[in-house]
Amino acid sequence: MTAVLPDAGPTAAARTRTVRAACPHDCPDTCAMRVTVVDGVATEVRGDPDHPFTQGGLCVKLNNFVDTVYSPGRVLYPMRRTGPKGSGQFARISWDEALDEIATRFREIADTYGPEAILPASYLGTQGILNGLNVGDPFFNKLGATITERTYCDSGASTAYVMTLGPAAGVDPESFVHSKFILIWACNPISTNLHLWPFIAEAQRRGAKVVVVDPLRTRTAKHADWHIPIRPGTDTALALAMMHVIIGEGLHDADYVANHTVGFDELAERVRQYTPEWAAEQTGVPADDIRTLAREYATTQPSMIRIGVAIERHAGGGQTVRALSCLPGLVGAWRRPGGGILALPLWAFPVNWPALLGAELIRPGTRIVNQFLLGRALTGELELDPPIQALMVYNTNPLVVCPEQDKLLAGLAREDLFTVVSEHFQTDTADYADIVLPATTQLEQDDVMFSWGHFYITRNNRAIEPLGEAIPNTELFRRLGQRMGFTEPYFTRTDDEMIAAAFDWSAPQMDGITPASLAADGWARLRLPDADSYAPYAEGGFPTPSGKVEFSAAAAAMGNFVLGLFRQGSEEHQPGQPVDPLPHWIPPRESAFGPDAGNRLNLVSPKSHAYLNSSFADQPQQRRIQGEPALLMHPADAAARNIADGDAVRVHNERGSFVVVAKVTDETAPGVVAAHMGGWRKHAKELATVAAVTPFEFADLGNAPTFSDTWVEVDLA
Ligand SMILES: Nc1nc2c(c(=O)[nH]1)N[C@H]1C(S)=C(S)[C@@H](COP(=O)(O)OP(=O)(O)OC[C@H]3O[C@@H](n4cnc5c(=O)[nH]c(N)nc54)[C@H](O)[C@@H]3O)O[C@H]1N2
Ligand SMILES: Nc1nc2c(c(=O)[nH]1)N[C@H]1C(S)=C(S)[C@@H](COP(=O)(O)OP(=O)(O)OC[C@H]3O[C@@H](n4cnc5c(=O)[nH]c(N)nc54)[C@H](O)[C@@H]3O)O[C@H]1N2
Ligand code: SF4
Ligand SMILES: [Mo]
Repeated sequence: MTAVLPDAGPTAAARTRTVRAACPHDCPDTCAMRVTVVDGVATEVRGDPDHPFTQGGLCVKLNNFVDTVYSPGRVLYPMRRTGPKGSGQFARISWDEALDEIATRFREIADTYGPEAILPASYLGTQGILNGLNVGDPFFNKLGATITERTYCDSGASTAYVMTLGPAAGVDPESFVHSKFILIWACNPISTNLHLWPFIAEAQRRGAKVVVVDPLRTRTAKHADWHIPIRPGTDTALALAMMHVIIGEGLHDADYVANHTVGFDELAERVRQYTPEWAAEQTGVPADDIRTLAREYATTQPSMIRIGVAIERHAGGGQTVRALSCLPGLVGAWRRPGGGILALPLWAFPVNWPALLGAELIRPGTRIVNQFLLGRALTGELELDPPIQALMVYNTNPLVVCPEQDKLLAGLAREDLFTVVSEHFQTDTADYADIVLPATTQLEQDDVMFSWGHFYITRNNRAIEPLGEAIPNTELFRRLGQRMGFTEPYFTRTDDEMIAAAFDWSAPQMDGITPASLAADGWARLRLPDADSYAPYAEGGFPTPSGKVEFSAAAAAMGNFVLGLFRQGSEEHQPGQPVDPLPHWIPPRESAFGPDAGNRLNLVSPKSHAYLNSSFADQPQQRRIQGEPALLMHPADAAARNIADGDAVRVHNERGSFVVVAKVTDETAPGVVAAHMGGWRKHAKELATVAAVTPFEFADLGNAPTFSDTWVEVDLA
């Protein structure tokens, strides 16, 4: 008998596709990715070697992205709660059952209490333009739900930057190679903006001096030529004193100042009081160091400032960024490629915000609740009328990222609160849901991305079919809108139609870039001059009301525009802009160095190297790399409390407490402790994380958070 061999079919190579994709994460790098797919299964995700910024590498969070996507922990089906709130006990239901229950409950609640009794909570689990920040806004605006204000990240810094410079694209990060003096301020790029680092390192090789201002000796600070440890929340004092020295010693660029700035005389008058000696008292940085920093920054051109998002997280964070945004104009740094200030180059992208937000659907007078107050809103402490009866969470994990964790827990535990959570994973927050909905990951969906760290627009092509019954956020809100009977085009438009609407494709910087070209090529550089010649403000021309750098700022309306993006497009109920048009000193609220400090220490809660906010903090490989949650503590502070390296310590204040192991190290300054954010509550000792002690209070601009304005006591646990 002749054996009949089964048809082997095409070879594995022939069954393999490479798909051009984009990292979805809330990270400035927005890496271009290449996904290898064999027989419909993603086998590898790599950085695109041709991409000038990604340069073939991803990062420790994404290198094993395939494992994350196929992780056994994925939520793959809609589920209904079967145990008590928080127990994490759920049973599978169908999409029809889930949507019916949500639509029925939303209708009942709207009929009984009014639609404002429903509150969405979302942030940037993905920052895709389709599936990210604004994906649910038209739905909730149409529903008439309470508007959620999402000011976790850069609302204060952006407001201050825009008040000073307008929504200016700013510097091209690739032009850092031309910088001669790079001042990295409250930023840890080797962990948080990895792909910028090669450009900084290249500048350093070419002779640039790299200075880091950070209370911690971070991975980045260790690579700097000069690390300036500063007390948290005192940065405005340092920046104002730098201006005092620069103007006092005549080191400013008088010609640039005369032609391209407004308010110099007022600024000069203002900063006269902010002497280096005074600033040394506030910051802990010696006065002579402040003088040296100011002189070197002013005279080593082109000089660059890179601010991290962390810069805004204290009572006067807005003023810090106002002061820092003034500095490049003062010293004429904008004249050359490699000079200026890098905050978010986001403004270079012609995003068609109105098409995303659906702000015209907002009923006038709809109330706004900031997410830092989520716990208070849910417990009733905020005394909302009507009270919140339903919460819908997507793209965020508030139990880990939001302040006042204890209050939030109490609110989420309310039996009468109807909570829906759309997720990839069974997060701490999802444990408190009544209904959990499965969301696709970036490999299973289409999207298009701007960037807040470079000038490339990136397309994410779907690489694999959705796992289980997961759906993209776009589809979730189409389904929900249709169930609620909403007929606006927002609730029927396809993902391709959304991509077509996402940008002003006719903008000059989009010349030749089309949805089709992006799908084919994966990414494109905005049509701006290349980094070697990019100095767009060499002759002024800032997009401010005066067209100049506004030392004295008149641009209140600009601030409203920025905040509107973080609140579903609503520009109502704007807080009054500060009456003082000049940058000024606002001391931190909770200073461990002030007269009321007692035995307290100042806590900062920066980003974890191996997690992306709280994403990946359940993945075994990332947890191994990150290690156990710890409190970094200076040897002197540890000794004063009889704490040894490795001891369990309780970190507490009037808001709450959490327990971690002490890591005694001189990587932090005396008086300052650090607990990295992101680790999950359910993995923590005593079921609490650093979010238990952080405050809900806003900074001075943009309703920014004040995570770095937190004092704590630390004791042996
Ligand atoms: N690995 C990793 N990368 C990330 C993220 C992540 O979670 N993990 N998150 C992404 C997101 S959402 C963001 S917003 C960015 C954030 O990017 P960064 O702003 O760079 O990140 P942070 O770690 O929050 O803060 C940077 C540094 O600021 C310091 N700092 C804190 N308070 C103060 C202060 O008052 N003054 C000064 N001078 N320094 C201070 C901290 O010690 C820290 O080293 O990172 C993005 N990239
Ligand atoms: N103490 C302290 N707190 C902080 C900060 C700090 O530095 N210190 N940083 C703040 C900052 S800058 C930020 S940006 C915020 C970040 O806060 P968040 O944006 O809430 O970030 P993550 O914790 O990563 O949570 C995102 C969640 O969305 C889910 N997700 C991802 N993609 C999708 C999707 O496509 N669909 C759905 N439905 N879900 C998805 C992820 O699985 C994850 O659980 O945290 C803020 N909180
Ligand atoms: S998290 Fe940031 S650095 Fe890592 S792959 Fe994504 S975009 Fe790149
Ligand atoms: Mo952020």
